Amino acid sequence: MLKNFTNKLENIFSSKKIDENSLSELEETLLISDVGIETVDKIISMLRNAKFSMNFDIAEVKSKLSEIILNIVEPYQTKLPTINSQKPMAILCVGVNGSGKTTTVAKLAHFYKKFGYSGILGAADTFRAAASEQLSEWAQKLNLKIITSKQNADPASVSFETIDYTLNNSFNLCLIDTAGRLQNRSDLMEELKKIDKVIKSRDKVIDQKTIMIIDGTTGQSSIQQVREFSKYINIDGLILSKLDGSAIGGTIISIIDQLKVPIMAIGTGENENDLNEFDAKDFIKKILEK
Ligand SMILES: Nc1nc2c(ncn2[C@@H]2O[C@H](COP(=O)(O)OP(=O)(O)OP(=O)(O)O)[C@@H](O)[C@H]2O)c(=O)[nH]1
Ligand SMILES: [Mg+2]
Repeated sequence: MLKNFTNKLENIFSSKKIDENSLSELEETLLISDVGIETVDKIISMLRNAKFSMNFDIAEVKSKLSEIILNIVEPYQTKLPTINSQKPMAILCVGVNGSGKTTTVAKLAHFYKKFGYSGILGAADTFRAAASEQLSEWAQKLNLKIITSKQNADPASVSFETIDYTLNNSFNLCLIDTAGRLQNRSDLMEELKKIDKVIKSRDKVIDQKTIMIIDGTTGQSSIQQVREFSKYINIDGLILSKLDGSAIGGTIISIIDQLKVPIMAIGTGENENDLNEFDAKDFIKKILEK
């Protein structure tokens, strides 16, 4: 994450000056690391106002920067939803096309299984036949029950059926996968609202959480995605996927700063184990350490 950031920091502050030159270089480095302009401005102005010792070194710059970013990010670090053993939970996973929803549904089922909770999958992406097949493959791999339907079936009915199955068979949890949708397609967003409404209609018997899956490599456009989705449904938290490999990751800082929305976990690969609850301190350590 934020690749080479530490190297750049060391170059920028090698002259041991916090002046307009070094701050503007830092500004540029943060921008190319996908931290949005408003958040960069905030970080730079806090650093400008920070008190440094006479002969400060790079460790001091890092420590101030870490404190500034931690103050922005840490309040929004949130755990994945806790399951109440008396009442099952339905987790609805939403997001734009290809953001990592189906993979994250599988990762979440695996995560809860490790804690002894039995879950089922609901294939409410009825748009493409391949979507249901992809989730069925995961169900087979992870040995999970899955509720599927015919292609083009109403995703709200699949969600309803998944919840019924969960309740009637005493499962702790169901994870509902939905079709990818662009936030500017109001017909698809209305469909999502309907799915959400159907699930909410069962709120006396099942807890409901909605998680939006964001592709952590998409940068600033993800902020707009979350804003638009939030106009239609309540988002309880985000999972940022694909924060492995060359992902830049600075988006997390701006998403939190701009949207004040909880980050629950990050996805770091294509396998079921590649999901970690978001840890702000660990995230910042990774940014600031080589
Ligand atoms: N490297 C990496 N790849 C991921 C991660 N999460 C998902 N992917 C890959 O990204 C691609 C898209 O993931 P899907 O889970 O199918 O995404 P989706 O949101 O369900 O896609 P649609 O249903 O088409 O909207 C797949 O090739 C996944 O293996 C991750 O955390 N890291
Ligand atoms: Mg999918």
